[in-house]
Amino acid sequence: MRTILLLNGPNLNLLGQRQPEIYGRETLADVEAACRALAASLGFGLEALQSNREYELIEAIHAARGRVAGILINPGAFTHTSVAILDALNAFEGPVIEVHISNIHKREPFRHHSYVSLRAEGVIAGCGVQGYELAVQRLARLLA
Ligand code: CA2
Repeated sequence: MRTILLLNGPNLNLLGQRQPEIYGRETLADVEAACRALAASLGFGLEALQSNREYELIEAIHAARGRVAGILINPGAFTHTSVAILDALNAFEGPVIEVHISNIHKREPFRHHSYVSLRAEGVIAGCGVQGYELAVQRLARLLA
């Protein structure tokens, strides 16, 4: 079975525990379970990693090369700062979809720019945690 890699960056382990007005009430475990079930229904396996450490996300992207079909990533605040994550994604051969729970364009100006968008085939922002499921569907379509 082909595999989708779901990556979540810093602080997203707090989903459902703080700031529900911005990030909703579902936990990261809920999001990962929903994505895994949807991916399975579309014929894909799903691996999930959340990390607060930039290097762990980079190493996971390196380890995905030649092994994983596509990457779904919410890089958290690294979205706006990390050329290193962009470089790692540029070395990955499959499709990449970037997800943001909030609408980053409706928030502070420093959130409006994304390094990862320079690589992503698609970007979903402001759809809440439903954005992750939309991204799984899009990846499955791109990989069909
Ligand atoms: O909207 C998104 O998904 C973000 O990637 C979330 C990041 C933020 O830095 C980006 O600008 C947009 C922050 C993630 C923090 O996650 C929390 C979740 C629950 C409670 C507190 C933080």
